[in-house]
Amino acid sequence: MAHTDTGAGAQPIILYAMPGSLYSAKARAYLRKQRLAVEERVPGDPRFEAVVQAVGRWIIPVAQMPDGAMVQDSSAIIDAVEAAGLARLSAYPADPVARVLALIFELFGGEGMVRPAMHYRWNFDADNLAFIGRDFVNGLKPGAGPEEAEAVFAASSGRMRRAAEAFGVTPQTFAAVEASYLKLLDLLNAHFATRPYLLGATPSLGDYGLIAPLHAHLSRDPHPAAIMKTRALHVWRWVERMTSPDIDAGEFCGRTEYGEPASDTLKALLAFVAEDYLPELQAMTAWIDAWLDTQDPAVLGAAPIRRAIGRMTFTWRGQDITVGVFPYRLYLLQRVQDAADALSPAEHGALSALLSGAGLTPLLRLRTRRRVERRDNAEWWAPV
Ligand SMILES: N[C@@H](CCC(=O)N[C@@H](CS)C(=O)NCC(=O)O)C(=O)O
Repeated sequence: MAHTDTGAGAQPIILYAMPGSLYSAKARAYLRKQRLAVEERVPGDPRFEAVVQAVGRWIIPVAQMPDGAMVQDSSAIIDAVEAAGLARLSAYPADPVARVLALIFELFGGEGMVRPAMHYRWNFDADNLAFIGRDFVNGLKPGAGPEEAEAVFAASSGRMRRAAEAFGVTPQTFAAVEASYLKLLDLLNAHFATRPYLLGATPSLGDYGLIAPLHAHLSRDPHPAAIMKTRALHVWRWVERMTSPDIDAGEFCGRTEYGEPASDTLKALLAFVAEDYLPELQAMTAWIDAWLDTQDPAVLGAAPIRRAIGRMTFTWRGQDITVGVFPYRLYLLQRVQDAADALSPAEHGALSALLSGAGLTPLLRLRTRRRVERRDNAEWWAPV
Protein backbone atom coordinates (compact mmCIF):
# COMPACT_ATOMS: atom_id res chain seq x y z
CA MET A 1 0.00 0.00 0.00
CA ALA A 2 1.19 3.46 -0.80
CA HIS A 3 1.45 5.82 2.12
CA THR A 4 0.77 9.50 2.51
CA ASP A 5 3.90 11.51 2.04
CA THR A 6 3.38 15.18 1.49
CA GLY A 7 6.94 16.10 2.33
CA ALA A 8 9.57 17.47 0.02
CA GLY A 9 10.26 15.14 -2.85
CA ALA A 10 6.84 13.46 -2.72
CA GLN A 11 5.46 12.84 -6.18
CA PRO A 12 2.42 15.11 -6.41
CA ILE A 13 -0.94 14.17 -7.85
CA ILE A 14 -1.41 16.41 -10.86
CA LEU A 15 -4.99 17.64 -11.11
CA TYR A 16 -6.07 19.00 -14.48
CA ALA A 17 -8.97 21.23 -13.56
CA MET A 18 -10.34 24.75 -13.77
CA PRO A 19 -11.50 27.11 -11.02
CA GLY A 20 -14.81 27.59 -12.84
CA SER A 21 -15.53 23.92 -13.51
CA LEU A 22 -18.24 22.04 -11.65
CA TYR A 23 -16.72 18.58 -11.33
CA SER A 24 -13.23 19.98 -10.76
CA ALA A 25 -14.52 21.39 -7.47
CA LYS A 26 -15.54 17.94 -6.27
CA ALA A 27 -12.12 16.39 -6.94
CA ARG A 28 -10.20 19.43 -5.67
CA ALA A 29 -12.13 19.65 -2.38
CA TYR A 30 -11.50 15.98 -1.71
CA LEU A 31 -7.80 16.15 -2.54
CA ARG A 32 -7.32 19.22 -0.36
CA LYS A 33 -8.91 17.50 2.61
CA GLN A 34 -6.42 14.66 2.21
CA ARG A 35 -3.56 17.16 2.56
CA LEU A 36 -1.82 15.47 -0.34
CA ALA A 37 0.79 17.13 -2.49
CA VAL A 38 -1.27 18.28 -5.46
CA GLU A 39 -0.26 20.37 -8.41
CA GLU A 40 -3.23 21.83 -10.25
CA ARG A 41 -2.90 22.58 -13.95
CA VAL A 42 -5.41 24.14 -16.30
CA PRO A 43 -6.46 22.49 -19.57
CA GLY A 44 -4.85 25.38 -21.44
CA ASP A 45 -1.48 24.15 -20.18
CA PRO A 46 0.37 22.58 -23.14
CA ARG A 47 0.92 19.46 -21.02
CA PHE A 48 -2.84 18.77 -21.14
CA GLU A 49 -2.60 17.64 -24.78
CA ALA A 50 -0.96 14.35 -23.74
CA VAL A 51 -3.72 13.89 -21.16
CA VAL A 52 -6.42 14.26 -23.81
CA GLN A 53 -4.60 11.61 -25.85
CA ALA A 54 -4.42 9.26 -22.87
CA VAL A 55 -8.02 9.76 -21.76
CA GLY A 56 -9.39 9.78 -25.30
CA ARG A 57 -11.37 13.03 -25.06
CA TRP A 58 -11.21 16.60 -23.79
CA ILE A 59 -12.64 16.49 -20.32
CA ILE A 60 -11.77 17.70 -16.81
CA PRO A 61 -11.07 16.84 -14.06
CA VAL A 62 -8.27 14.37 -14.76
CA ALA A 63 -5.85 13.27 -12.05
CA GLN A 64 -2.44 12.00 -12.97
CA MET A 65 -1.62 9.74 -10.04
CA PRO A 66 1.90 9.43 -8.60
CA ASP A 67 2.33 6.14 -10.51
CA GLY A 68 1.45 7.92 -13.76
CA ALA A 69 -2.07 6.49 -14.13
CA MET A 70 -4.60 8.95 -15.58
CA VAL A 71 -7.96 8.96 -13.84
CA GLN A 72 -10.92 10.84 -15.27
CA ASP A 73 -14.13 11.36 -13.35
CA SER A 74 -14.43 13.13 -10.05
CA SER A 75 -15.85 10.06 -8.36
CA ALA A 76 -13.18 7.79 -9.81
CA ILE A 77 -10.45 10.19 -8.63
CA ILE A 78 -11.78 9.93 -5.07
CA ASP A 79 -11.93 6.15 -5.33
CA ALA A 80 -8.40 5.94 -6.78
CA VAL A 81 -7.01 7.91 -3.84
CA GLU A 82 -8.93 5.74 -1.38
CA ALA A 83 -7.79 2.53 -3.11
CA ALA A 84 -4.16 3.68 -3.05
CA GLY A 85 -4.36 4.12 0.72
CA LEU A 86 -3.71 7.85 0.39
CA ALA A 87 -6.87 9.06 2.13
CA ARG A 88 -6.36 10.86 5.42
CA LEU A 89 -10.08 11.41 5.83
CA SER A 90 -12.08 8.81 3.92
CA ALA A 91 -15.02 10.14 1.92
CA TYR A 92 -16.94 6.98 2.81
CA PRO A 93 -18.61 7.19 6.24
CA ALA A 94 -17.85 4.24 8.50
CA ASP A 95 -21.53 3.92 9.39
CA PRO A 96 -23.17 1.88 6.60
CA VAL A 97 -26.48 3.80 6.68
CA ALA A 98 -24.64 7.12 6.58
CA ARG A 99 -22.70 5.75 3.61
CA VAL A 100 -25.92 5.32 1.64
CA LEU A 101 -26.98 8.87 2.56
CA ALA A 102 -23.59 10.17 1.43
CA LEU A 103 -23.99 8.42 -1.93
CA ILE A 104 -27.50 9.87 -2.36
CA PHE A 105 -26.12 13.38 -1.95
CA GLU A 106 -23.18 12.60 -4.21
CA LEU A 107 -25.73 11.82 -6.94
CA PHE A 108 -28.02 14.73 -6.14
CA GLY A 109 -25.25 17.30 -5.79
CA GLY A 110 -23.29 16.39 -8.90
CA GLU A 111 -26.23 15.59 -11.17
CA GLY A 112 -29.46 16.85 -9.63
CA MET A 113 -28.29 20.42 -9.12
CA VAL A 114 -27.03 21.20 -12.60
CA ARG A 115 -30.12 23.27 -13.42
CA PRO A 116 -29.54 26.01 -10.83
CA ALA A 117 -25.79 25.88 -11.48
CA MET A 118 -26.24 26.52 -15.19
CA HIS A 119 -29.09 28.99 -14.80
CA TYR A 120 -27.31 31.24 -12.34
CA ARG A 121 -24.13 31.14 -14.44
CA TRP A 122 -25.55 31.73 -17.89
CA ASN A 123 -28.67 33.82 -17.44
CA PHE A 124 -27.29 36.82 -15.52
CA ASP A 125 -24.83 38.19 -18.03
CA ALA A 126 -24.72 41.75 -16.70
CA ASP A 127 -23.30 40.53 -13.39
CA ASN A 128 -21.45 37.42 -14.44
CA LEU A 129 -20.02 37.73 -17.90
CA ALA A 130 -16.86 39.79 -17.32
CA PHE A 131 -15.82 37.48 -14.47
CA ILE A 132 -16.63 34.19 -16.18
CA GLY A 133 -15.15 35.37 -19.46
CA ARG A 134 -11.68 36.02 -18.08
CA ASP A 135 -11.89 33.03 -15.75
CA PHE A 136 -12.63 30.68 -18.66
CA VAL A 137 -9.85 32.17 -20.77
CA ASN A 138 -7.36 31.82 -17.91
CA GLY A 139 -8.15 28.12 -17.86
CA LEU A 140 -8.51 27.46 -21.56
CA LYS A 141 -5.95 29.79 -23.12
CA PRO A 142 -3.86 31.50 -20.45
CA GLY A 143 -2.21 34.67 -21.70
CA ALA A 144 -4.51 35.06 -24.71
CA GLY A 145 -4.79 38.59 -26.10
CA PRO A 146 -8.18 40.29 -26.27
CA GLU A 147 -9.15 39.03 -29.73
CA GLU A 148 -8.19 35.43 -29.09
CA ALA A 149 -9.75 35.57 -25.64
CA GLU A 150 -13.03 36.66 -27.15
CA ALA A 151 -13.00 33.80 -29.65
CA VAL A 152 -12.10 31.22 -26.99
CA PHE A 153 -14.87 32.40 -24.69
CA ALA A 154 -17.41 32.60 -27.50
CA ALA A 155 -16.79 28.96 -28.41
CA SER A 156 -16.81 27.59 -24.87
CA SER A 157 -19.70 29.69 -23.59
CA GLY A 158 -21.72 28.69 -26.65
CA ARG A 159 -21.21 25.03 -25.75
CA MET A 160 -22.15 25.62 -22.15
CA ARG A 161 -25.28 27.60 -22.98
CA ARG A 162 -26.37 24.66 -25.15
CA ALA A 163 -25.57 22.33 -22.25
CA ALA A 164 -27.80 24.42 -19.96
CA GLU A 165 -30.64 23.91 -22.40
CA ALA A 166 -29.93 20.14 -22.46
CA PHE A 167 -30.42 20.12 -18.68
CA GLY A 168 -33.83 21.73 -19.08
CA VAL A 169 -32.92 25.35 -18.32
CA THR A 170 -35.14 27.34 -20.69
CA PRO A 171 -37.16 30.54 -20.29
CA GLN A 172 -40.19 28.37 -19.46
CA THR A 173 -38.38 26.81 -16.49
CA PHE A 174 -36.39 29.80 -15.15
CA ALA A 175 -38.94 30.65 -12.45
CA ALA A 176 -39.21 27.05 -11.24
CA VAL A 177 -35.42 26.63 -11.22
CA GLU A 178 -35.07 29.74 -9.06
CA ALA A 179 -37.86 28.78 -6.64
CA SER A 180 -36.37 25.30 -6.30
CA TYR A 181 -32.85 26.60 -5.66
CA LEU A 182 -33.91 29.18 -3.09
CA LYS A 183 -35.84 26.55 -1.18
CA LEU A 184 -32.82 24.23 -1.27
CA LEU A 185 -30.51 27.02 -0.17
CA ASP A 186 -32.71 27.69 2.86
CA LEU A 187 -32.79 23.99 3.77
CA LEU A 188 -29.01 23.71 3.40
CA ASN A 189 -28.57 26.87 5.46
CA ALA A 190 -30.67 25.46 8.28
CA HIS A 191 -28.70 22.21 8.14
CA PHE A 192 -25.23 23.75 8.08
CA ALA A 193 -26.18 25.97 11.02
CA THR A 194 -26.21 22.77 13.09
CA ARG A 195 -23.11 20.92 11.87
CA PRO A 196 -19.99 21.63 9.85
CA TYR A 197 -20.52 18.94 7.20
CA LEU A 198 -23.51 17.16 5.74
CA LEU A 199 -23.25 14.11 8.00
CA GLY A 200 -21.48 15.61 10.99
CA ALA A 201 -17.92 16.48 11.93
CA THR A 202 -16.10 15.45 8.76
CA PRO A 203 -16.79 15.65 5.02
CA SER A 204 -18.15 12.70 3.08
CA LEU A 205 -19.02 11.90 -0.52
CA GLY A 206 -22.26 13.79 0.08
CA ASP A 207 -20.35 17.01 0.72
CA TYR A 208 -18.12 16.37 -2.28
CA GLY A 209 -21.17 15.90 -4.50
CA LEU A 210 -22.79 19.09 -3.23
CA ILE A 211 -19.67 21.21 -3.55
CA ALA A 212 -19.62 20.53 -7.31
CA PRO A 213 -22.45 22.97 -8.14
CA LEU A 214 -22.10 25.03 -4.97
CA HIS A 215 -18.49 26.06 -5.51
CA ALA A 216 -17.60 27.15 -9.01
CA HIS A 217 -21.05 28.26 -10.05
CA LEU A 218 -23.28 29.07 -7.11
CA SER A 219 -20.75 30.57 -4.69
CA ARG A 220 -18.16 31.94 -7.06
CA ASP A 221 -19.97 33.51 -10.02
CA PRO A 222 -20.90 37.06 -9.00
CA HIS A 223 -24.71 36.91 -9.25
CA PRO A 224 -25.36 33.69 -7.30
CA ALA A 225 -22.46 34.50 -4.93
CA ALA A 226 -24.38 37.56 -3.79
CA ILE A 227 -27.53 35.48 -3.28
CA MET A 228 -25.65 32.95 -1.18
CA LYS A 229 -23.87 35.57 0.90
CA THR A 230 -26.98 37.60 1.63
CA ARG A 231 -29.33 34.68 2.18
CA ALA A 232 -27.33 31.71 3.42
CA LEU A 233 -24.29 32.51 5.55
CA HIS A 234 -23.99 28.94 6.82
CA VAL A 235 -23.87 27.56 3.28
CA TRP A 236 -21.27 30.15 2.39
CA ARG A 237 -19.21 29.08 5.42
CA TRP A 238 -19.55 25.43 4.40
CA VAL A 239 -18.22 26.31 0.95
CA GLU A 240 -15.22 28.04 2.54
CA ARG A 241 -14.76 25.00 4.76
CA MET A 242 -14.94 22.64 1.78
CA THR A 243 -12.18 24.49 -0.02
CA SER A 244 -9.87 24.41 2.99
CA PRO A 245 -7.52 21.53 3.86
CA ASP A 246 -8.52 22.00 7.50
CA ILE A 247 -11.82 21.08 9.12
CA ASP A 248 -12.37 24.86 9.43
CA ALA A 249 -15.27 24.65 11.89
CA GLY A 250 -14.26 27.07 14.62
CA GLU A 251 -17.84 28.13 15.26
CA PHE A 252 -18.64 24.60 16.41
CA CYS A 253 -16.12 24.93 19.26
CA GLY A 254 -14.43 21.57 18.84
CA ARG A 255 -17.60 19.52 18.93
CA THR A 256 -17.15 16.16 17.22
CA GLU A 257 -20.47 14.42 17.97
CA TYR A 258 -23.61 15.42 16.16
CA GLY A 259 -25.80 12.46 17.12
CA GLU A 260 -27.66 10.57 14.48
CA PRO A 261 -26.88 11.70 10.95
CA ALA A 262 -30.63 11.75 10.42
CA SER A 263 -31.45 15.08 12.03
CA ASP A 264 -34.67 16.90 11.13
CA THR A 265 -32.74 19.23 8.85
CA LEU A 266 -31.22 16.27 7.01
CA LYS A 267 -34.64 14.65 6.69
CA ALA A 268 -35.89 17.88 5.15
CA LEU A 269 -33.05 17.71 2.62
CA LEU A 270 -33.93 14.11 1.77
CA ALA A 271 -37.54 15.18 1.26
CA PHE A 272 -36.29 17.91 -1.05
CA VAL A 273 -34.37 15.34 -3.10
CA ALA A 274 -37.59 13.32 -3.40
CA GLU A 275 -39.60 16.33 -4.52
CA ASP A 276 -37.02 17.85 -6.82
CA TYR A 277 -35.01 15.00 -8.32
CA LEU A 278 -36.84 11.68 -7.86
CA PRO A 279 -39.27 12.37 -10.76
CA GLU A 280 -36.32 12.83 -13.11
CA LEU A 281 -34.66 9.58 -11.96
CA GLN A 282 -37.97 7.73 -12.36
CA ALA A 283 -38.41 9.07 -15.87
CA MET A 284 -34.76 8.35 -16.71
CA THR A 285 -34.77 4.71 -15.65
CA ALA A 286 -38.08 4.08 -17.48
CA TRP A 287 -36.74 5.83 -20.60
CA ILE A 288 -33.46 3.88 -20.53
CA ASP A 289 -35.26 0.54 -20.15
CA ALA A 290 -37.51 1.30 -23.11
CA TRP A 291 -34.51 2.47 -25.12
CA LEU A 292 -32.47 -0.65 -24.28
CA ASP A 293 -35.33 -2.68 -25.78
CA THR A 294 -34.76 -1.02 -29.13
CA GLN A 295 -30.99 -1.56 -29.21
CA ASP A 296 -28.88 -4.47 -30.43
CA PRO A 297 -27.24 -5.75 -27.21
CA ALA A 298 -24.00 -6.78 -28.95
CA VAL A 299 -23.55 -3.39 -30.58
CA LEU A 300 -24.27 -1.65 -27.30
CA GLY A 301 -21.50 -3.47 -25.49
CA ALA A 302 -18.89 -2.77 -28.16
CA ALA A 303 -18.23 0.91 -27.49
CA PRO A 304 -18.27 3.34 -24.57
CA ILE A 305 -21.63 4.97 -23.86
CA ARG A 306 -22.14 8.41 -25.32
CA ARG A 307 -22.56 11.09 -22.70
CA ALA A 308 -26.23 11.65 -23.57
CA ILE A 309 -28.13 8.87 -25.30
CA GLY A 310 -31.31 10.80 -26.05
CA ARG A 311 -33.80 13.32 -24.75
CA MET A 312 -36.82 12.69 -22.58
CA THR A 313 -39.74 14.78 -21.40
CA PHE A 314 -41.13 14.45 -17.91
CA THR A 315 -43.14 16.51 -15.44
CA TRP A 316 -41.03 18.62 -13.12
CA ARG A 317 -42.71 20.90 -10.62
CA GLY A 318 -45.98 20.80 -12.52
CA GLN A 319 -44.66 21.45 -16.01
CA ASP A 320 -43.26 19.44 -18.89
CA ILE A 321 -39.51 19.68 -19.13
CA THR A 322 -37.22 18.14 -21.77
CA VAL A 323 -33.74 17.04 -20.77
CA GLY A 324 -30.88 14.85 -21.98
CA VAL A 325 -30.60 11.27 -20.75
CA PHE A 326 -27.20 10.76 -19.13
CA PRO A 327 -26.31 7.15 -18.22
CA TYR A 328 -23.60 8.40 -15.86
CA ARG A 329 -26.44 9.26 -13.50
CA LEU A 330 -27.53 5.65 -13.57
CA TYR A 331 -24.01 4.70 -12.57
CA LEU A 332 -24.16 6.96 -9.50
CA LEU A 333 -27.66 5.69 -8.68
CA GLN A 334 -26.35 2.10 -8.81
CA ARG A 335 -23.72 3.07 -6.24
CA VAL A 336 -26.50 4.15 -3.88
CA GLN A 337 -28.40 0.92 -4.47
CA ASP A 338 -25.32 -1.29 -4.12
CA ALA A 339 -24.53 0.30 -0.76
CA ALA A 340 -28.15 -0.18 0.34
CA ASP A 341 -28.15 -3.81 -0.82
CA ALA A 342 -25.05 -4.46 1.30
CA LEU A 343 -26.80 -3.42 4.55
CA SER A 344 -27.78 -5.88 7.26
CA PRO A 345 -31.55 -6.28 7.80
CA ALA A 346 -31.42 -3.97 10.84
CA GLU A 347 -29.47 -1.32 8.97
CA HIS A 348 -31.78 -1.63 6.01
CA GLY A 349 -34.71 -1.07 8.33
CA ALA A 350 -33.13 2.14 9.61
CA LEU A 351 -32.47 3.35 6.08
CA SER A 352 -35.97 2.44 4.90
CA ALA A 353 -37.53 4.38 7.77
CA LEU A 354 -35.56 7.45 6.78
CA LEU A 355 -36.28 7.16 3.09
CA SER A 356 -39.97 6.44 3.48
CA GLY A 357 -40.36 9.40 5.82
CA ALA A 358 -38.85 11.55 3.08
CA GLY A 359 -40.84 10.00 0.22
CA LEU A 360 -37.61 8.66 -1.25
CA THR A 361 -38.17 4.88 -1.03
CA PRO A 362 -38.53 4.41 -4.82
CA LEU A 363 -34.89 5.45 -5.23
CA LEU A 364 -33.78 1.98 -4.20
CA ARG A 365 -36.08 0.28 -6.73
CA LEU A 366 -35.22 2.28 -9.86
CA ARG A 367 -33.13 -0.26 -11.75
CA THR A 368 -32.61 -0.88 -15.44
CA ARG A 369 -32.18 -4.19 -17.24
CA ARG A 370 -28.56 -3.38 -18.03
CA ARG A 371 -26.17 -1.75 -15.62
CA VAL A 372 -23.66 0.93 -16.39
CA GLU A 373 -20.04 0.14 -15.58
CA ARG A 374 -16.95 2.30 -15.67
CA ARG A 375 -13.68 1.22 -17.20
CA ASP A 376 -10.90 2.93 -19.16
CA ASN A 377 -12.21 6.30 -17.94
CA ALA A 378 -15.56 5.82 -19.66
CA GLU A 379 -19.03 4.40 -19.07
CA TRP A 380 -19.98 1.07 -20.68
CA TRP A 381 -23.11 -1.05 -20.69
CA ALA A 382 -22.50 -4.12 -18.55
CA PRO A 383 -22.58 -7.46 -20.33
CA VAL A 384 -26.06 -8.99 -20.54
N1 LIG B 1 -18.61 12.56 -14.68
C1 LIG B 1 -17.52 13.46 -14.95
C2 LIG B 1 -18.01 14.73 -15.62
C3 LIG B 1 -16.90 15.68 -15.99
C4 LIG B 1 -17.38 16.86 -16.81
O1 LIG B 1 -18.49 16.89 -17.33
N2 LIG B 1 -16.53 17.87 -16.95
C5 LIG B 1 -16.83 19.05 -17.73
C6 LIG B 1 -16.30 20.28 -17.06
S1 LIG B 1 -17.01 20.54 -15.46
C7 LIG B 1 -16.14 18.91 -19.07
O2 LIG B 1 -14.95 18.70 -19.11
N3 LIG B 1 -16.87 18.98 -20.17
C8 LIG B 1 -16.24 18.79 -21.47
C9 LIG B 1 -16.79 19.73 -22.48
O3 LIG B 1 -17.72 20.41 -22.19
O4 LIG B 1 -16.25 19.75 -23.57
C10 LIG B 1 -16.81 13.78 -13.65
O5 LIG B 1 -17.42 13.70 -12.58
O6 LIG B 1 -15.60 14.06 -13.68
